[in-house]
Amino acid sequence: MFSVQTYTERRNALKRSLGSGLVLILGNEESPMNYHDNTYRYRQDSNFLYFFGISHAGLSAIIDIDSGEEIIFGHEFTMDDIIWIGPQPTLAEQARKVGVYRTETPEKLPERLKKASKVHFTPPYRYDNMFKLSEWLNIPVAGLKENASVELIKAIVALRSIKTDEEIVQMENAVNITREMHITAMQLTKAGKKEYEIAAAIHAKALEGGGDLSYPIIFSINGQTLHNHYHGNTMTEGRLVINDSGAENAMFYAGDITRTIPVSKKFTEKQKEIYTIVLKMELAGIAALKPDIQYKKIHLLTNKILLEGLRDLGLLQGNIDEMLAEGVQGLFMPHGLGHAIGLDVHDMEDLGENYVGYREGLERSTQLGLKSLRLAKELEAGNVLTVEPGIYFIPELIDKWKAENKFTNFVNYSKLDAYRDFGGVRIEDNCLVTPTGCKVLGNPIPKTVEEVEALRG
Ligand SMILES: [Mn+2]
Repeated sequence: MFSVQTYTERRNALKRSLGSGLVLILGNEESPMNYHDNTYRYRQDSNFLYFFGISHAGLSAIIDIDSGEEIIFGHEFTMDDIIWIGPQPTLAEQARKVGVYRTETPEKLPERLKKASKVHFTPPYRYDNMFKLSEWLNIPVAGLKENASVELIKAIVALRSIKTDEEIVQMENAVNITREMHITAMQLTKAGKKEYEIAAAIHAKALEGGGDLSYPIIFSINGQTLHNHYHGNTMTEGRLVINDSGAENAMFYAGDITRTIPVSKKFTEKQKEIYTIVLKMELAGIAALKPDIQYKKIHLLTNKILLEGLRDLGLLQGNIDEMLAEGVQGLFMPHGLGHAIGLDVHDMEDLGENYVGYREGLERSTQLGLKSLRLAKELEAGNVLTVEPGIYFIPELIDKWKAENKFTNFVNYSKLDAYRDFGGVRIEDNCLVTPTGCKVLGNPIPKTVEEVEALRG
């Protein structure tokens, strides 16, 4: 946990930003997996963690800006609880550690909300919290999203988007645990093994780091499928494996790293060619990071390198800027270059992707690839984000575009046939925008062809 001052200052900054009203921050409940007492791994809400720090189920908190009161609502543990889960600090003791000096039972919360002239709440993403809000505020569940406080959303985004030095320490820790996960995967990957054997070792490293995973592991020879959580394939010589996995550290900050590994000890020449283009895209993207530059521009800059690289290989032909404008690159990289990261792996996405990554006057594109760009706006010092370009050969998408005669002037479809079983390459790092440029977080993780092959011994 951070210091009392940290949490107090965060709440004070929120109060200054909003000016008036009552802020309601709902913590998360336990979430049943198949019956009430068999629950998923508990994860506290990130806004609750940010302002109130306590990772326990069943808590809510208010900040009454007009009266200055801050209250955490929750039950004290009973003797029955203690028999099953062991001795616990009292709620009042926990609240004091985050600078809150008043606690109440949850039953007191609804009446408090009824008395408030304005209740600011964030869009709920869990059904139990939707039901609570609906009942307390007398708003139909379907209307909760539109009644969420835009002022609160914007105030939280402004605060959480700028990471403090003590947060960066935590994020570097998360990346360094993630680094172990990736090095382990590079060392253990071998033809004949099942993907789940490596996924298990990756997960073990996350647990050894004192936390857990920050999102479900993607470890697959079918890297062309972007979010592939199936781990049942046998790895075979000559294939590539994409490993997109990250740790959430003990303070709940996320790492999100991707590396691409040859199942054989060395990359083939063909794999090296594509890998080298993706690496060039990633390094150019990182080198371009600095305050005030639009992240959408960096996305397009890396797309341009993709187009040039594939043109040099004979897979594309024609004018690069024309291809870029028309969106030919979507065939090979149908996702965005990156996203904000922090307490959430896609940071603050519960508040709405567009509030985090866009601004008024900067609309989201509908083009394949760009439409999935979660972060497009101008960067600021203190932002932490991912840079994660990729090149994929998705047979179904290639077939569809070919059948539609799409971009036949640019795409050499007959040459693409030789890549139908290629899979994909993605390389991802987590970067802090600094006043003068950027810093890649954590100790370096093997990334060049030579560095990756050296671990494949
Ligand atoms: Mn990512």
